[in-house]
Amino acid sequence: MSKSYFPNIDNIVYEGPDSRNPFAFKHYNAEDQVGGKTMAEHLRFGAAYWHCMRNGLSDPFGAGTALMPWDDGSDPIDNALKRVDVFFEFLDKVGIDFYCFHDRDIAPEKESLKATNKALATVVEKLKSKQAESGKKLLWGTACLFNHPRYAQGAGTSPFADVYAYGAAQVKAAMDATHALDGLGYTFWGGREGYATLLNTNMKRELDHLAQLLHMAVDYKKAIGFKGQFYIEPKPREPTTHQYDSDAAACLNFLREYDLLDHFKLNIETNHATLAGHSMQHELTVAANAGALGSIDANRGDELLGWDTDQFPTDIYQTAQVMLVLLKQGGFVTGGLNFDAKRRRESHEPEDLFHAHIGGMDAFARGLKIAHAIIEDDRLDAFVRERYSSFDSGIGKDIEEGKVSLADLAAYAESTDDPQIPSGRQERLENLINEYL
Ligand code: XLS
Ligand code: NI
Ligand code: NI
Repeated sequence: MSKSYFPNIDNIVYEGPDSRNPFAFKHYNAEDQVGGKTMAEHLRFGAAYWHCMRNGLSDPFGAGTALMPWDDGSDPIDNALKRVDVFFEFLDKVGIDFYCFHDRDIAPEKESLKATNKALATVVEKLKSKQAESGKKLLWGTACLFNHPRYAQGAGTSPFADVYAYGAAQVKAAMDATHALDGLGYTFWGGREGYATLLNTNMKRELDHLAQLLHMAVDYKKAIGFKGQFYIEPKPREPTTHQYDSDAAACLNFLREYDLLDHFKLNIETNHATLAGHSMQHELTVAANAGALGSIDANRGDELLGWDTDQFPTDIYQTAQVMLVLLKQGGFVTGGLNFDAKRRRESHEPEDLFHAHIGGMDAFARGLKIAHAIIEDDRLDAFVRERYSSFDSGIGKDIEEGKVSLADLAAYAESTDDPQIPSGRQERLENLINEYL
């Protein structure tokens, strides 16, 4: 038996809603069937390497508080390898099958790019053997193009060609790492791809450059035979004043404008949706309508704080809404529910990692059951179908089929009475949802 980093914590198991054990699932039972699939198959939970292993829980006013006894000041590569053991023990005990990382989460940046890439490859080898041993899978990998000062003015949108090239080199190495680990996807989050002021910015050139980088990535993907799904992750602000990938609609427009839509889906994050002034349901629906809902970064914000608080999802109303959209589009293909979430700064002990993930998994298990029941019941969908039924026949059908002109509709409207419309019944439908909570 190898050394345990969470010696006081056993495997988390399902004990049911009556359990009072904080280290047990009350609702998430991986093998439970919901509509012909197990909960594990539906939910495809992922853990974020950066939040679990690298987030010291600092905030703009204070230092990190997280106790991470495995970060023992040993050689950075030895320490990075040790963290892999810690992380996989965590995944194993909490029962999460997938994970995500940035290149710089898993391995340190060294004195040269070459040395950095070598360090990355060393840790990737270790991850590979851990995956083989445990059956855990990489949901997606990504390159961190936002933390280092060289990217302060952008990476793919940097005004400086050498920075752009450096970023491209990082994308290439991170794609290689993801490919080596049979990653199911690769995410682009444009951390610094935006601007602080238009006074110094050529927006058109920046966007052209960003699109070129993504096209190069598409070409490289083909060249190495990487079959994973590419994702773009929208986020409106923070860190820059304006982020180019500000919401799902902006991302889709960018992808369309630059002829990239066939190669990307979206990775939608709850807290980013709310920062964009949208609900998560809105963002997911926009993505799903475009056939581009790929994966989810599951977390939540705080209505009293205007930044990306990345809290663990515990709001059952919200998880039910997420699962409604997801189930209606047939569930995930390559994606999953990646907990891009961190503990509060006050929750600094290793066991808090477990409480946080247990809560998120239980909240989504309930959301899944609620959404499934609402869909089975069909009253909500029946109402919506009925609401649009005037487009199923007669003049409405002619409109949808493009058979009428403005003049035809003018003649039609003149020949009919002033239309009377039925109630939208919002309150009744809200009551219906609450029947399931
Ligand atoms: C930051 C983003 C980031 C991406 C991956 O707000 O959510 O964590 O998910 O780069
Ligand atoms: Ni995210
Ligand atoms: Ni985020």
